[in-house]
Amino acid sequence: MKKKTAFISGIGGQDGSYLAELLLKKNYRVFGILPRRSNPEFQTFRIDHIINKLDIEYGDILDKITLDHIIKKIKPNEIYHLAAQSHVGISFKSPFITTQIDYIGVINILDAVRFNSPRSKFYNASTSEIYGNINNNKILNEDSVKDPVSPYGISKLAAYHLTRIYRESYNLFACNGILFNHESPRRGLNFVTAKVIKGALEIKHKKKKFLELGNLDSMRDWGHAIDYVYAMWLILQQKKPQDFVVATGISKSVRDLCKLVFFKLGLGDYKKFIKINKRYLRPNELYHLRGNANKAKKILKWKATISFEEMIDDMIEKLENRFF
Ligand code: GDR
Repeated sequence: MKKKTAFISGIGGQDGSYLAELLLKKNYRVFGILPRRSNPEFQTFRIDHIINKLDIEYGDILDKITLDHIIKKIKPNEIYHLAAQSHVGISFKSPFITTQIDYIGVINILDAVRFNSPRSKFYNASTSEIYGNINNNKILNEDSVKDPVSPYGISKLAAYHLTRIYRESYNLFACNGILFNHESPRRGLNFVTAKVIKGALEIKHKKKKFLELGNLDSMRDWGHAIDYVYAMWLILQQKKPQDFVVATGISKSVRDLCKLVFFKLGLGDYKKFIKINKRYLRPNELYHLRGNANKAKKILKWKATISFEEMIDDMIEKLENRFF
């Protein structure tokens, strides 16, 4: 039987690397692009162990010509668009490039699909950042009001609607996965879970005395990336293209995260080690995120299998092995 083919933009990232592993296990032929930026080694450390099994080309989501060419050549069964400028704080400092990558990039790839491979199933990495503070701590589902509070969130909301519009206008199998925060040992070190864990490990190993953070009171619904990439795959296995929230339904504060990590490392009270640095406060903040994944439970038969605490344990163990 002919192998199914998949194309992943952002294959060098946390989600791209886990998704590539999952698809290889499912016997797909997996294609991906990596942008030719300054340090190519840095971009492949998450996929070095499987690199020989992947078909990787240099390509950039902003380079429409290359995208058209690759999609036309491969005509993949499934396309997972994960490439993004994914840091919310950085999007305030660099709104232009964030909009280029996170919105114009989606126009580029959707158009490449529409004109070169309209039968490919398309997954767009949408996010809980498309909501905002308007829902007053409600548990958020697919229909909740979307009112983003960051340049990242507005670009992602535009991309979410564009995916829907292409689905409705051109009959594409195009879906949004509205994923809430998801973490793992492969998380970039400037996101708060990895930053807190690496910082606490540095304190434990006497490399540093303090850890500087921003807002400790925001609440997030944190799951494990391994569970979430499985949801991405399920979304493209359905008969009908549609959008899904993917979340655990449990939220914790950044403060809870710090308490747990410092406790687990035997350091005692986290307050002795944390300093608030204004640098890490965002000009606007999304205070509370908690998702309702009932639709995914019902239709995809998906649910999170790794708890918050298990995820933290996994991150502590692997980050400690990697850095100390
Ligand atoms: P988020 O993730 O913005 O929710 O977006 P992040 O881990 O960056 O922040 C979570 C919360 O922690 C607060 N915070 C800090 N954050 C960072 N990065 N660094 C700090 O020092 C710090 N101190 C406090 C933040 O203010 C925030 O409230 C993530 C990304 O993966 C997005 O790409 C994705 O779309 C969403 O999750 C779902």
